[in-house]
Amino acid sequence: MDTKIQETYDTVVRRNPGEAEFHQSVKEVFESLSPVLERNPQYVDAAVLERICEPERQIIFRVPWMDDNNNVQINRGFRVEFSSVLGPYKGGLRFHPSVYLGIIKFLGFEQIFKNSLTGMPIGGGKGGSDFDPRGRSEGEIMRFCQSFMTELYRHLGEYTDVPAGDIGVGGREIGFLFGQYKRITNRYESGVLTGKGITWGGSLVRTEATGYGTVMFTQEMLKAKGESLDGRKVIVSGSGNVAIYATEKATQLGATVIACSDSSGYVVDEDGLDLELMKQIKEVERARVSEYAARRGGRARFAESGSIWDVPCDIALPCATQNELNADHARTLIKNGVVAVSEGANMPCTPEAVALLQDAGIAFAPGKAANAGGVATSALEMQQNASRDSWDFEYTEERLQDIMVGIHQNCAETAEEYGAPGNYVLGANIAGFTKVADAVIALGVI
Ligand code: NDP
Ligand code: 2IT
Repeated sequence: MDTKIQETYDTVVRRNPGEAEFHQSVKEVFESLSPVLERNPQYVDAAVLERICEPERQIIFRVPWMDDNNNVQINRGFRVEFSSVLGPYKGGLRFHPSVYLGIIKFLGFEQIFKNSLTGMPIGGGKGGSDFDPRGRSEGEIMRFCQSFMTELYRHLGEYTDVPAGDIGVGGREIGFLFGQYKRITNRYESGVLTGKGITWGGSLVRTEATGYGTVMFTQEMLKAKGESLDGRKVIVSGSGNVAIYATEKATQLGATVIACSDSSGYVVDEDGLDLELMKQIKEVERARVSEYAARRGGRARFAESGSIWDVPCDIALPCATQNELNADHARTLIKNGVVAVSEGANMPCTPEAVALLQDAGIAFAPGKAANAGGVATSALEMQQNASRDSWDFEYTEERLQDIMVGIHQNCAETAEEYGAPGNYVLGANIAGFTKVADAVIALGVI
């Protein structure tokens, strides 16, 4: 990092103490920016880096609710409205016990550049709560969502801030949140949330979009090397929304997905995962991944300890959570002959792992490019809501495919332009950043 960038980074660390994930995400972007600032001194003069690292608004609120035993429960709610220079704040809500301000800020920061890469008119934001949905009844989830929205609604609007799902927030939670927003405001404002159900303003393909998009991006990376997914052994970590639909698309493209996981362990099924069974266990029953092995008889095995990255594969798709793939895992993947790693999750690979993979010449796709299909399809949902229209599956998937091909091309060309062909980290960071930086300057000191 050059001196100016290092100074700005030090200031970010000093002004945001204890927020390790936020620091990590800022550093990751900053490490790509020296050549950009050299070519564009106006970014330095206008203090673009300093301005981008300070969220426009940070909202923290109490979320009180009653559990099934009539006990009062208190959680903390967050919405960090990071940047609105390219459009209304856009980004998901995460409900997970690990959530604190540093996680929401890392996700919001990442979202600014990801959303820029989609080419859609959306700014960056993120929110959530330290609420743990695990083991909670449907009634408890509903009451929590209603209380959360009772505070958050005043900050939202289709031209202001448009949340969606993330870890722990799927179609069911978006339904409860949307219902409460509608009730409080007395407005059927479809464009205020995305990831809605198809009969009440949702878009086809949004459910599949993140996982599908990650695999589409992977396919483009492989194509650029004269290769493809056909006949490849793939490992997907996690078994939530992103993991399930990454598995579906990889399978459609001729690959065999042999393993997936959750926080209790991982399953290996050398014949290829039975996706309908996995969907039944995860989407319908909300059970643990070990249940999959139990129902496949002797054909699949469950491992409670060890790491999913120990399983030999050609392509690794980390689709669970941040920092889930470290340097040791990267070394094992390299030793086992991995050819591509694409981040379906946000920041799942540690910086050391990314460096090892890149140094070994493995095609590596950073999350802000590879998982942008989800938020891009959210923007397509907003477009349908604004025109009171709904598109069919095939057309919407084509739009997603075009967007992912476009992001790949933009990242590849930018990397080339900056003398680092094949470096998708550099390409994504520079392409995402420059568009935001130009808008920051154009809109004046605000
Ligand atoms: P889900 O809640 O649907 O699934 C999350 C999966 O990851 C579960 O299998 C979960 O296991 C596992 N997981 C979560 N946290 C941990 C943890 N701390 N340790 C181990 N396993 C964990 O979330 P999504 O699939 O929506 O999100 C997955 C990732 O993709 C996240 O990084 C998210 O930010 C990112 N993402 C999501 C998008 C979307 O559209 N949904 C868009 C772009 C990125 P368990 O159930 O045991 O906790
Ligand atoms: O990380 C992400 O891009 C998401 N969770 C999706 C955000 C969105 O607004 O669809």
